[in-house]
Amino acid sequence: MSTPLALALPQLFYSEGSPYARICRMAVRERRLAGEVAEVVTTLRDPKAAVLPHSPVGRVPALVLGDGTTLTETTLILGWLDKYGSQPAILPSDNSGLAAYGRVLGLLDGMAVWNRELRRPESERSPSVLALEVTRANRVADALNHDVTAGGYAAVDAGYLTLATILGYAERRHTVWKWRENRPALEQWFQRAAQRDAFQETLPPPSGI
Ligand SMILES: N[C@@H](CCC(=O)N[C@@H](CS)C(=O)NCC(=O)O)C(=O)O
Repeated sequence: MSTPLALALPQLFYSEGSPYARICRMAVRERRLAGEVAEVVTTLRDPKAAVLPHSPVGRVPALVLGDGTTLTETTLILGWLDKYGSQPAILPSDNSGLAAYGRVLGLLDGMAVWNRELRRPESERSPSVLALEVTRANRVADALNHDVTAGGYAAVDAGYLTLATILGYAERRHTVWKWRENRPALEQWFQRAAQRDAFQETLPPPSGI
């Protein structure tokens, strides 16, 4: 589209494999803002990446507003999206919702480190970094299995979308992590979350890891 209105639409830069960008893309859909935000795919770690003229950081998600301002960082973009639309806010405001979101964001950060390590040639991988992240991921997953058993991660908010993104990432881009073992409640939670349109419409391609 080339109308002035379309040009002024905020542009959400993403890469298909990025779990952080997926959280924002799902939030756009859950908040029914798909017609208000254009999604633009970009390469990463590439001097020609489409996102670089807008953000020297070069990471996704990045949200370029109509006036050229670029917002980066998943949580900040979720906060911006919450100002629009009539659906319930995605960023939690209560302590338990914030704690739940922080827990899964920490897990995702650890998984990103683990995954990056696995993308290096085998001889360059750090066994101690890998061991630390495997232990962290399993420890948090045990806590999450307990959380969902107790009714946590029920509302579709930032914690929910991040947990769905993490388990979806483990399905397709980080299959080395066998998170299901001894975590039946988490598995059931994921089966339900994966049925949402926002999840199905943002599936990442498999990475082979
Ligand atoms: N803290 C950032 C993390 C974003 C991030 O790490 N994005 C990755 C993709 S999943 C990226 O763009 N990597 C490219 C790079 O590091 O140059 C957020 O919350 O949005």
